[in-house]
Amino acid sequence: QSDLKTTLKAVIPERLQLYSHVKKDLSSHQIGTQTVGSVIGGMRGSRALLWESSSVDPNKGVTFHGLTIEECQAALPKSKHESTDPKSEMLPESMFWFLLTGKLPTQSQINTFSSELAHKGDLPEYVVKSLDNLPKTLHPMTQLSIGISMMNNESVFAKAYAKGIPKTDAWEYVLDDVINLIAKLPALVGKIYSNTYYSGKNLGTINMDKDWSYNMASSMGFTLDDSVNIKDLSKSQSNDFVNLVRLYCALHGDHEGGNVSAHATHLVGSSLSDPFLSYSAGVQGLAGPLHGLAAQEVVRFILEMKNAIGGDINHKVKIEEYLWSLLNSNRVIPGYGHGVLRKADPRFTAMIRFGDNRAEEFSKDDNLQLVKNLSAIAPSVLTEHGKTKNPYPNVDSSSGVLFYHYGLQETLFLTVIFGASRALGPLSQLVWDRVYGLPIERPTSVSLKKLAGL
Ligand code: FAM
Repeated sequence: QSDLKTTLKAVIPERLQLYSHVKKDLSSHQIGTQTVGSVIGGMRGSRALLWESSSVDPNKGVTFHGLTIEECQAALPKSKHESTDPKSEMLPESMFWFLLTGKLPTQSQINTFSSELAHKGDLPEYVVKSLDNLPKTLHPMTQLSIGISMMNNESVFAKAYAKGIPKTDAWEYVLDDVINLIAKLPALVGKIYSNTYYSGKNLGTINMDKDWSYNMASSMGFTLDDSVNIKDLSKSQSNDFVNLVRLYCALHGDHEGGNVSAHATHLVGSSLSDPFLSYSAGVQGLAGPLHGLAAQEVVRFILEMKNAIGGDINHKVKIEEYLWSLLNSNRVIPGYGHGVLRKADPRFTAMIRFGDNRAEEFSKDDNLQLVKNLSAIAPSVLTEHGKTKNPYPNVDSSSGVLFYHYGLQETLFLTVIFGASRALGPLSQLVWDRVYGLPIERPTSVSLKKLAGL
């Protein structure tokens, strides 16, 4: 008598044969409004989601309400402390305002909004205690999703819904939750960083007069005035780090609706789960290595490659050989490829520009140089390999080494910053989902046999 696994194993070959036939021979067949290829191919090419704030053109990359990255950098409000912070990047809270409303905020609106976020930025005591009790070995992304989902205890939407609210009012409660959730991210990120790597030591404070990114950097111990400066940064390096957080988080906040973190948030929210539960689902999707976890994978890969090629970062042949060794062992090249893009990601380019604008700081940074060299070499290797539809660098290719440069060298942690950033777009869409009163998502499924016409 065979056990469960043996029984399953016995039926797999026949099913796989049918799957290959359907994929190879029937992909272009229509089933309802979809092709068979789309049903079994991760819904590629299927325009099935309503998303207001950004869109992604395969060749041009992301635009936010029609504005390119450069246009956003020029138009969105920056730090209010211009005199002490002359190189300020656009603020993520400016991006959030723009994503949510479609209107460019004024400096004064953003000054007030930054202050509102800081004033709402403290973590509930039970969240702090619970995080303190988690094993130190728990992946930081797991801690992030736990922290966010626990705060559903604070949800004004869930409480109001339980009492009974008209559907047309739901968006206002959801907006309150969304603002509270985003406000608490800097302290949450800092807490997870400290618990995982600094034995829970208080690394910094939330400053009421500062913006969201400054407070995230501060709570992680990277600023001079409001934290313990565990990284021993100079004043200009500390300013750079804050600006890196600003730029990174503003740029990574939204990438239309079909990516896993955005889609998961939207899907879970469609059941009227509150924003905390909805976004914790998004964070769990972001924690996959084919999505946000690539941020950590890229840095590890760059460090390993540098080691394997004996530090010869300009040696084209050695780099090519290393890439082929990965591909031949059936591994992916992290930071390359994309589900939608067919050119280098403009967010990759913007992050590279961040380093180039600080040439003195980065002139001796081998990791960034290797990332740049790789972006000139990997596309031809991947093209020759012949599988990926997009052989160019994606969003995760360059950002990790920039953070690494300033001392954020705990690679497992990088996706947490991505997780804080990605709250902006999906949560602004969640507000609109409730404004429109969108229904629960409920597509229908179909069996392989049915697809095969059996
Ligand atoms: N290295 C090697 N092979 C790759 C590859 C890469 N970087 N990118 C794609 N391929 C392969 C892919 O595995 C697939 O092989 P099989 O047919 O054997 O399954 C084939 O090329 C076709 O894939 P595709 O249609 O070009 O890409 P997908 O839309 O299926 O997947 C990615 C897109 C991003 C998941 C994929 O390119 C990948 O795995 N990249 C490496 C991981 C990565 O950098 N992820 C971060 C993505 C980032 F944008 C984000 O979301 N944060």
